Amino acid sequence: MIGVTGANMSVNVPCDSTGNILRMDSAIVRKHFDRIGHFRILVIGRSNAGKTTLLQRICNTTELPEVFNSEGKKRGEHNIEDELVFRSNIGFIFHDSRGFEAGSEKEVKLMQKIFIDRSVTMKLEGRIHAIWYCIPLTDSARPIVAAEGLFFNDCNTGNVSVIVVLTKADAMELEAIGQLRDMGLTMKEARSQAHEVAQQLLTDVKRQIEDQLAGCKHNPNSCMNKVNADCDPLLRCTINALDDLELQ
Ligand SMILES: Nc1nc2c(ncn2[C@@H]2O[C@H](COP(=O)(O)OP(=O)(O)O)[C@@H](O)[C@H]2O)c(=O)[nH]1
Ligand SMILES: [Mg+2]
Repeated sequence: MIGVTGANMSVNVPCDSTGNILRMDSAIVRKHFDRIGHFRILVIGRSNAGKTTLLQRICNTTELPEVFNSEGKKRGEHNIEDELVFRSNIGFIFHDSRGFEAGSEKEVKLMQKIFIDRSVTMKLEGRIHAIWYCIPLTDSARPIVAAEGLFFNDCNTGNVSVIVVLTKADAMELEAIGQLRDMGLTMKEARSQAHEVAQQLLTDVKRQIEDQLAGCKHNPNSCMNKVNADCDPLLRCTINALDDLELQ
């Protein structure tokens, strides 16, 4: 599944063949989250991908999360095992891969171990329910780097769905202005046409990413289309991913 966020954090809505996701309205999505209680999400991505910003937006806050380890509350640096919770929305527990750009075998093995440990030993609440893999579009010429290759080829997340979130989609606007200026347009003309060109660039880069990930061993497998500027589509998509888990 692939979604897109920009500075205004618009997120793409998934369009699957049944159309279920699109029909679920925000109130129902929220009800599902309330019912589940603690929803545990692992957010992965390189440094500066926009992970923390995405979580803040989901939890409707600008505050930093509180960090808890197995001994209770802690301060400072956190690792993937620590639980991140925002006061504004205690229904979500996040785990942050932090800078996954190293893309080392060691990091992938640690991540793999967490999935295995949690799926074998934990009750539903303790398991990772979904993974949001953030890929920033700021370097759109090379959106997929070694870390993504390693994760999508070597990390078997088992039953846990991976939702790819393309972050910083607003970078496409700047790219579009640059291209239009190169074609000889004035700044004013370039600005007025930038949005349309940016949409096309976004479609192209998204397709390129999907194609690349489709060739990986553990590829994310559905697609999302841009609709509006809130986070509910990502939550819808996540709830949809959970359905499989609950059925088990
Ligand atoms: N232009 C733009 N900047 C963003 C966006 N999301 C995050 N940022 C900025 O990118 C930087 C890194 O964001 P952060 O959420 O801390 O990334 P993290 O390291 O993955 O947690 C910060 O300066 C954010 O303000 C976005 O969608 N568009
Ligand atoms: Mg962060």
